[in-house]
Amino acid sequence: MGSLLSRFTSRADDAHLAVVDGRGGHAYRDVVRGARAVASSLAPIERGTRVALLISPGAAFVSAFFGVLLAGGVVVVLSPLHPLPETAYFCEDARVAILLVDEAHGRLAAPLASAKVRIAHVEAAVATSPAPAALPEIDASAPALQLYTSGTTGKPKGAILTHGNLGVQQELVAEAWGFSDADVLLHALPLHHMHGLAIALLTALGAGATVRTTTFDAARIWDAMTDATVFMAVPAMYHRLFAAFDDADEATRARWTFGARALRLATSGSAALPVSLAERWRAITGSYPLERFGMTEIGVGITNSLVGERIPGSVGLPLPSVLARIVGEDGADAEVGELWIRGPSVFAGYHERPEETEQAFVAAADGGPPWFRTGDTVTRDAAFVSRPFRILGRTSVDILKSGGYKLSALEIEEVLREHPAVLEVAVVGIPDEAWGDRVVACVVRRPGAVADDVALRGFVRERLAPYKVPKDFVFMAELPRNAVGKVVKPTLARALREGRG
Ligand code: MLC
Ligand code: AMP
Repeated sequence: MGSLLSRFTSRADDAHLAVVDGRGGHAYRDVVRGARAVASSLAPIERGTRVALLISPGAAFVSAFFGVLLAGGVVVVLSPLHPLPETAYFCEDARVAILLVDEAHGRLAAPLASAKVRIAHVEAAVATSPAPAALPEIDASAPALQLYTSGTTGKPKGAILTHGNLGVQQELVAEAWGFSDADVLLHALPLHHMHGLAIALLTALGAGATVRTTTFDAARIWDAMTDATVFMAVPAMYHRLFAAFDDADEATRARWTFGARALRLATSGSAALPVSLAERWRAITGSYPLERFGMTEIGVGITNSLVGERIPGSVGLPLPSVLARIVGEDGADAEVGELWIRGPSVFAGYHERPEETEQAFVAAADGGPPWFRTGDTVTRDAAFVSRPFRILGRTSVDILKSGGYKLSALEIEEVLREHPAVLEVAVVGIPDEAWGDRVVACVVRRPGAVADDVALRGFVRERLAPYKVPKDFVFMAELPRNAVGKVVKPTLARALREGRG
């Protein structure tokens, strides 16, 4: 298996389009040259230096991403969706030394400049003369990417993916989904998470395909399908697409249907795809979306087949070289239990979190690479000969999925607890057609405090990304607790679902 970086740089003379963004089309040879220039502009940097990117999706992002890797650095992707305190946390936790920004994000990044963090501009970096000879050799076990993911303990942690991980993940997914340089991927996913970054962007680029980047707007996406062969989305995006479809006139629907039918592949992941949404897609396009299971820590692990039957409500079978087990509470193999994954695509560990890394892995009996505990409860469907995997939910009530984003209830609670009016708080997810989990904060105010939902929402918004802000605030006299005083979140969630909140 070759490295993703070498696959990318091998296209240094390729005139084929790598990226089509708001500025137009960019050939592989230009984005590779851009990456070499970025690497030269950064060099010399110590191996493993964390370089953060705050750059809009497009050719400059791609050049910056591969440029950092070429220079021996580790990419940390930031998002303008995060307010300053959150971005500052990512930079500090990752020990970011350089922050590469584009013109659009220069002002947003300015307050992050410090004695420890240097800000560099990608437009200037891309204009540097490339000097590839000076760049270091890259080892497959070297870290390449640090992606932040929410956990069951407060703040997000940085999952470290190596060059080897990225190379294997790219190869496995491209092979399974039949990617080639004839593909055009319609890309509207955020780049600060595994789905948009590695599963979509890097899979396509590693295969020599063209990536058309756009922000998510349902009507624009329908229109853009005409010029694409592959579309990847989270279920919330399908939900939005159908809402726009229902609002459109007959002629528009006919045009959109024609464009969507021309796609060779539409995938869904990051959260459970409701069968109703998948069937809607089939009714419009004639084919069932390809659902797959993935994680920040492993990339895509389990997928429905490109050519075979796609089984509603199932995520299919593990990719080649990915091993999957279902483990019961007693640690033995079980029909229903936690999904454990093992293989070359599994990440190296959490950045500077030895305890959490240790808890995430279980030594393998054969002395080989350890098993990664996904935290997802799964089973296999006995109604089918292949026994495809079904995801039943998370093992922890504190991990929520809203519109494909993984959220930590504890992180949101921690922020709300800082508000002077909040005595107690419990954040829970309520099943919701649009979001998957609808995030609800149950709050007990301090005696005499009057802060309402507007005040609390504003408070959270200043500290966390907008998609982490609870949709509803429910004020209560007390939270339901068990005999040892622990808030019983399932009881709370059930009461809210039944309107007894
Ligand atoms: C936006 N909002 C959300 C939200 N997205 N609220 C909860 N959950 C979300 N996911 C808020 C906005 O801040 C706004 O709030 C209001 O909802 C309406 O926003 P919008 O402008 O209509 O939403 P939009 O920006 O279009 O975003 C919707 C979306 C987005 C579906 C395009 O959520 C999205 O890009 N999701 C993808 C997440 C993702 O890539 N996850 C991959 C994780 S990796 P207000 O109050 O300002 O009005 C992974 C591995 C794997 O899971 O297997 O793939
Ligand atoms: P993240 O940490 O953001 O990478 O999210 C990974 C989590 O997303 C997994 O552990 C699952 O809980 C969830 N997930 C991803 N794909 C699916 C899917 N197809 N069905 C259900 N859950 C999914």
